[in-house]
Amino acid sequence: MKLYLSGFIACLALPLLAVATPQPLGVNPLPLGAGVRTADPSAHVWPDGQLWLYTSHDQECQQDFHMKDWLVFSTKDLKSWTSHGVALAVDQLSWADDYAWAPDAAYRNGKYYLIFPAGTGVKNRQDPSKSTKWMGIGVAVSDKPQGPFKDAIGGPLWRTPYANDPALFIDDDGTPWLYFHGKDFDYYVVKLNDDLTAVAGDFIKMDMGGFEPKMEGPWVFKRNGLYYFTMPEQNRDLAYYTATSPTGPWQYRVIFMPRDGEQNNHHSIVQYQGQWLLFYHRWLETPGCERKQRHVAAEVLTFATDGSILPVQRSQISSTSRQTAEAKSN
Ligand code: FUB
Repeated sequence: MKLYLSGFIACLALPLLAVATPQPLGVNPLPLGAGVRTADPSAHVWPDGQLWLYTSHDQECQQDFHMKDWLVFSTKDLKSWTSHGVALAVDQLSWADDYAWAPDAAYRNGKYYLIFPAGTGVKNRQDPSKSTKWMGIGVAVSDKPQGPFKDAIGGPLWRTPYANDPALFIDDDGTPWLYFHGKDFDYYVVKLNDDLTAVAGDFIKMDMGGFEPKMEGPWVFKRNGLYYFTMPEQNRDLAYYTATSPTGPWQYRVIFMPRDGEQNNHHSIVQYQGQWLLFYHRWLETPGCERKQRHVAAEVLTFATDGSILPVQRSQISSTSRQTAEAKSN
């Protein structure tokens, strides 16, 4: 009886242990190349079985966010990464020349899509009334996951509201839902058409249960029939809501990765090789630069048996990857 009981207790504990013991993910930040400054990772698993990572590309010693192109990387084992270089650059666009910010990507009907924010103008941080900065969301298409991508529209999906940080979630029924950060339009979602080149409906204001903190970079995924709306609350603390539909109503849950200093964070979440993974960026001291610079990192994401996301700790920065991160960019 004693043996039976302890076996029974062990069985109950096993699922908990299984979710609470993440496998190590190699090194952090990710070995994406010496001196390559990456941020805003968007991770996806495509039909070739590889994990593909689309990132922003910070300039060396970047003070503000004047970025000019997006980078693409792939891996088969989460340890060694292949750099495929530039996926798209703002100088390929007729409607934007700056602010190559957080991208997302999609695979649909045999084509690969890069959904990207870009813009023009200047932000006046001292006197915002003098700012001319504008941003919109574009769509580029390619036959291959690494690109080259080509602007599929020749303009943004819309001009008003000002918008960036797109997150495209394609539901199991094939509906493409676009979430984004918008001026006076946070916590909205809009459906796209079949080839992802136009909106196909009204902007839907989502019910967030009465809690709508300042945010950027949303990311939506589905697990066991439950929808997760995740985002950097106050642009810094990764938090999440859950719902039983992609448009809400959403219930606020908790911060699962608190800030690490007063800098932004931006993330994506994907399931790969049996694990759920959180990709995000970290700000690291960089010799020769006045302020810390961004580098993409990843952690294993675990869930409690009730579907709650368990708190994520940032793993140690390895000395090898610190050297790589500290190298000057070419
Ligand atoms: O990388 C530029 C901007 O910083 C992103 O679009 C935001 O999410 C923040 O990470």
